[in-house]
Amino acid sequence: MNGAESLVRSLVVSGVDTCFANPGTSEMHFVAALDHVPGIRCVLGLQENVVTGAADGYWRMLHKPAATLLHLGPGLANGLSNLHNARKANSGIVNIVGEHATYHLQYDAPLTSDIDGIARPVSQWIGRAKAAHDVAKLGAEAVTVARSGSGKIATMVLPADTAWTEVTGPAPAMVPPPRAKVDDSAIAAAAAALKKAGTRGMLVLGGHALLRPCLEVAARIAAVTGCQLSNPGASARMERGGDLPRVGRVPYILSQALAYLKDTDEMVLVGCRRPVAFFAYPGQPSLLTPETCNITPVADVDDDLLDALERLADALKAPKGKVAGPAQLPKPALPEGGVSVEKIAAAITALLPDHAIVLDESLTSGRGIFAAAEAAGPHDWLQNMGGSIGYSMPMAVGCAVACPDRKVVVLTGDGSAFYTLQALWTMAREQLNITVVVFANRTYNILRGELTNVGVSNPGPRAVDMLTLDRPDPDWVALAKGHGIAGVRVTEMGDFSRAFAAALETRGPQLVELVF
Ligand SMILES: Cc1ncc(C[n+]2csc(CCOP(=O)(O)OP(=O)(O)O)c2C)c(N)n1
Repeated sequence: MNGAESLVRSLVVSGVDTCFANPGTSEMHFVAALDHVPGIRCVLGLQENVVTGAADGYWRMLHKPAATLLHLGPGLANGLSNLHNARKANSGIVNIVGEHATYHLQYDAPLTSDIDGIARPVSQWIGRAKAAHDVAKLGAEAVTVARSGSGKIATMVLPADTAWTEVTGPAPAMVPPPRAKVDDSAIAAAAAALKKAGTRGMLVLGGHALLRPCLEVAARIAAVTGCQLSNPGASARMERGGDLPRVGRVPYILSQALAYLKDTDEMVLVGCRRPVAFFAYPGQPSLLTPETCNITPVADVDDDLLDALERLADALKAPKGKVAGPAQLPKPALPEGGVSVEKIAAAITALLPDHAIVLDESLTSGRGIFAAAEAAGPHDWLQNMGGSIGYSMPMAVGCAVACPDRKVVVLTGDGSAFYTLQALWTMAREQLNITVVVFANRTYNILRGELTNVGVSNPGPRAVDMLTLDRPDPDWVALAKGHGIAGVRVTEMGDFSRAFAAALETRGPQLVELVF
């Protein structure tokens, strides 16, 4: 077998069964090897940011890395924005980046570039095969790195000659190191803080602390101390609804964030850092907690968060049994008539199917959905952790590949959706079970507010022109059709609810464009 086949076999042995790919000449041996080796599903993305975003979504649902296949430095560079988001979400991904043959690099051919330099800011590990016999072992190592801690991004550079040269065989799987247990002193400090603060305490959760077994322990801690539960502003993935405790989030809007945290005397961090403002604004604070608030970091996202929470619950003498879930809120009535943020939130909440996977990139249109959706049935809520927009449709591809039996719901602003609309084609080709809602307000609405926030009053027509998506008006139904997906345009809330419900009932990809 050649180096490429030894790599594919090593990936399979290490538990990788999915590869999101956009190949070129230097990756042809890897592509050919996919046919010789059973056990890997290969999914084509038409732009690399679709590929990397899909790998992020796949990890977030399964906590198992997918591979990406990317074409040299430019292919990797196209995927950087969603790798940035994936890194901020602490996702595990194995990037396989093709490279010129080792002896060809000296000639500075057109696609020659500093791949390691491009990879560095988004990769916790970079491995470069120097010879064919390195390839299998590097592949196994890359998977192990990707699976370590909360998840890591491992980028392996594969020169073409190391892929085509004959080698002896694949490498065995390696075991990632176990997650670290936090010190007793951190647990004791957190217990004292939460006990002292009572209802003025806040337990802020990140990473896998926002998933079921941890949330059940967090509920016990909240029940015994009276503390609030929150995430620091966004969640890579949060399980919600049903019998799970209600977990708030620090709002994006600065004044709201300050108000949300103003009565917090003690903040305990498990699996996340302290909440900070998304941006600095003239004359406004970067840190969101009051100066009087004491902060106790307990566990880093890579640590064993379930163990940390269980020990914290024990230290607080929280009763062992499961805490009863919050009372079910009534589902809102389906709205009719003109579009508003409140009506959008009501319609989505009323219709969201149980066990939906929600990719929230709805920005200003969806400001009310997160809170309202507490009245929905059990679902997962995934957000952009890196602030680089264009993440939700690619992520949906990965989530739907990972969880084919669940409905994936994308809630996206039209501006965000434009960055990676090629994801629609992959949804169609793979017939993924995804409903895409595009909030077509035909502006970068959030940036209008940001203009005021940074102190620009009375923006001129050129500035306003940079924030509008009209002239021409985009046609998302036509764009969906061009990518192989049926879509419908609605302009009123009754029609929206009917179209959204019909899309949810259809297996496979559907798009609803709400123009307002
Ligand atoms: C990669 C990247 N480019 C640009 C931005 C800046 N940006 C933030 S929000 C936004 C507009 C989002 O528009 P849309 O998705 O339509 O949502 P709306 O603000 O209208 O609710 C832009 C351009 C960004 N965050 N990331």
